[in-house]
Amino acid sequence: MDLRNGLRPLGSTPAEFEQDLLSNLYYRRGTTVESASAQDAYETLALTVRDRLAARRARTAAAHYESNPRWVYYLSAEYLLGPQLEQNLLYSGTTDFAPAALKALGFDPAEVAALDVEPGLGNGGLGRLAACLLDSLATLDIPAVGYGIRYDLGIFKQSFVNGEQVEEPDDWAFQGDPWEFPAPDDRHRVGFYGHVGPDGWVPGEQIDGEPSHLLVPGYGTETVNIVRLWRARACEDSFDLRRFSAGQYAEAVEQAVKAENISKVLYPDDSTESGRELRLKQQYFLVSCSLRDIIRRFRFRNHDWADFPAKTVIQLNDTHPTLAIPELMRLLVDEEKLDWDQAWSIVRQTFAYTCHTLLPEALETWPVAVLGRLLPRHLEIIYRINDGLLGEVRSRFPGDIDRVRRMSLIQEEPERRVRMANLAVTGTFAVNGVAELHSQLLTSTTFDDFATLWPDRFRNVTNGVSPRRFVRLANPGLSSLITSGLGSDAWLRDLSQLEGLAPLAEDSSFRSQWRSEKRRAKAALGLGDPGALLDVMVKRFHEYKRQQLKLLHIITLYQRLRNEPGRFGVPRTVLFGGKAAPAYTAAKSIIRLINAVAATIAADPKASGLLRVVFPPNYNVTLAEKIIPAADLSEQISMAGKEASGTGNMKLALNGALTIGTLDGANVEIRDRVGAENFFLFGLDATEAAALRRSDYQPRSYYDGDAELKHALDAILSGTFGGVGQEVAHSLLDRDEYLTLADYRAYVDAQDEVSAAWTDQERWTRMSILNAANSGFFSSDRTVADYLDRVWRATPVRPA
Ligand code: CR1
Repeated sequence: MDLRNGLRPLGSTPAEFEQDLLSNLYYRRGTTVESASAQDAYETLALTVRDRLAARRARTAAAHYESNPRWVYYLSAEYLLGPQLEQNLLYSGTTDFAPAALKALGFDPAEVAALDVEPGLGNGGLGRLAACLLDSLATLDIPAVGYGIRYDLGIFKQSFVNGEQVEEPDDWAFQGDPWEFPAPDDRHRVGFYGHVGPDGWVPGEQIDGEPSHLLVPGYGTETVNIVRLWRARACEDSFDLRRFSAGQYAEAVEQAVKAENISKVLYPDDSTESGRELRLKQQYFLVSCSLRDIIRRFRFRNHDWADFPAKTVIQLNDTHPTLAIPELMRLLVDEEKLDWDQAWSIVRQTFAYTCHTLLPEALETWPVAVLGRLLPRHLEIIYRINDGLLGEVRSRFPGDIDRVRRMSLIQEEPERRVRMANLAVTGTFAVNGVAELHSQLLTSTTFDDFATLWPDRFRNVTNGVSPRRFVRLANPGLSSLITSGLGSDAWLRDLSQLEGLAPLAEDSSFRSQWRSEKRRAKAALGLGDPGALLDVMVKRFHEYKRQQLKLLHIITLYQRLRNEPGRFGVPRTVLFGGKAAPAYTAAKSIIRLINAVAATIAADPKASGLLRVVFPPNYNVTLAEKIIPAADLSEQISMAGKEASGTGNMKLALNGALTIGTLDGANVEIRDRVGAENFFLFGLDATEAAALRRSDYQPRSYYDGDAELKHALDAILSGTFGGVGQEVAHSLLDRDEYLTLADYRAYVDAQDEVSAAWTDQERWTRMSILNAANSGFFSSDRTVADYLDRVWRATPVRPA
């Protein structure tokens, strides 16, 4: 018998699923029906589902081995994978079996499902995008591996104490993680510090990277890819028995603790630079382990380095994994003994870079002194790459010293630092932004000099989201309605088919079913009055995203309600969700003020039934899947020219929320597709905002010139909301870096249009359906197809 192909197929009937569940409970969990806890049942269910995907994984791996394809490797410091159970049930076709099987064994399916913990290994959009792209890569049958870090502690858990954000550690795998396959025997050794000798780098410290992987199934196909996550481990000999015997217990494990700190915690920053050496260590750790693994996989079927770029594309998700560029140079030159030019040509054909920001402060730089101490050989390599770059600049632009200074990989003032984004642009064949506007702004501002030197390197790939997770799993009711409207569920693999819903916007019975799905989702959220407009702003807290603008609008509505009820508009529930970086004081002040305003309004009987502000803590993927289906209005109100793309905007539009937004990021493309008449546009565009910023902007003039704005800010200043938030008002009046006051009037007026539109429910529903119908473009399947076409050039391989 050929054991390689002799895998016993797992059953595909409910009875076989039940049998496997029982057998796993006994043989793998080691317990019995009588003594099993809910946790035992959950872990057993996970194993039973995972086995079905693992069988597909084995077939996928065999097909990949057979065809020796071109691989897409995605390097990302963050993955926000979301809850695994519901997804894996759906993708393994066992959603309907599980509850019955659990009940047959005496368990409560809802209690068991509630034990599924989402691995929060990311901060926000960048991490969730990585997860959506992996989903689509598998769905499109592309041979791909995601590489990341298996942080012990994910993004912090947020709670509110007296309205203030409090952070607690997220020990997500405390009970173990049944979805993971650990491979402790497959470690890679990683060096740090030390010096450069005649034969290359001699590290002064070493640790191990231990991999584990999670399965990434494709939807409606056999392919199952993987995401491989690295965990830092002390090397075997790190335990100091001598010290232990002398009673120095803490010192005995010091080395081990230090080593394992590298993958201890996800840095909770979002779009802000962090200068911590440990973070640089994390980045190198990820890069070193992943490259070694990529090379090992290349060697299964290939021998010649010249073939490496044809078989490999490595996508750098932002600058966090940029050290992969000097690391691959080091491996090729120092270890494989290739000459510099050949190595550089391989590197330059292998890597591609996605930039996710427009905030100058989010462009990573590392002090030369820190990088040189931690990775002395890499610094030498970076210098040599810089020599080549600056040589090219000087020969193209003789005498243009300013240009040389701007483009250098090394910033000189006020402190010598390595510019990671410049390194990423220099060491890759493709650089992309994440929405049309963002990509334009990258070549006209952030990377203008590089775009002049290498115009062909730059391109756009607009972000997208997984319709499986953010429509089918998040919103099963609406999904069934869409399927019945379109006559098939093929839209789940080809989201452009949603266009077929457009004619149904004219069908009053379809509209009424659409409305009831919205109401059902609101009721499920526990938002009592389903007649109130649910106005949703969910995203990380950052001043550029302007939660403070939404807050000023709420205060204005509240003041109208008390003083000028005729101008109030329609009943609204405003829902906020999101976390602020723990050290970001200004963002935390905004959170506190929102909670204070919410409390003041809640305590006022005049507001009852008309205006409510809710702010459930700890916004994450799990919560997003509950909130997004219920939303009527999607707040996308960043200062134009600052939000690279946004992806929440896409999720909300796909679920039938109407957008109120600025011409920023992917909002521009959403509006183009859903139609200007189905989108509430307001405010300065990117050109106007940049011009106003450059001029002598006086926020106080807006305060002086607008009675409602003045009234709202005065209320904060005079302590109306529990005396909280004066610093927010002062910062707006004195600095207002993101032009909140300049956009206030346009925003409030646009909100009045929203209220007017809401009074005509038939019209609103029509607009809602058209938003979903015309948002098919924002599937991450389309994003991956664009990457394949513009960057990756890999082709599908289907398991037999
Ligand atoms: C951007 O702010 C974008 C996502 C995904 C974020 C957001 O506009 O949608 O990336 N950037 O591309 C980010 O998280 C650290 O940078």
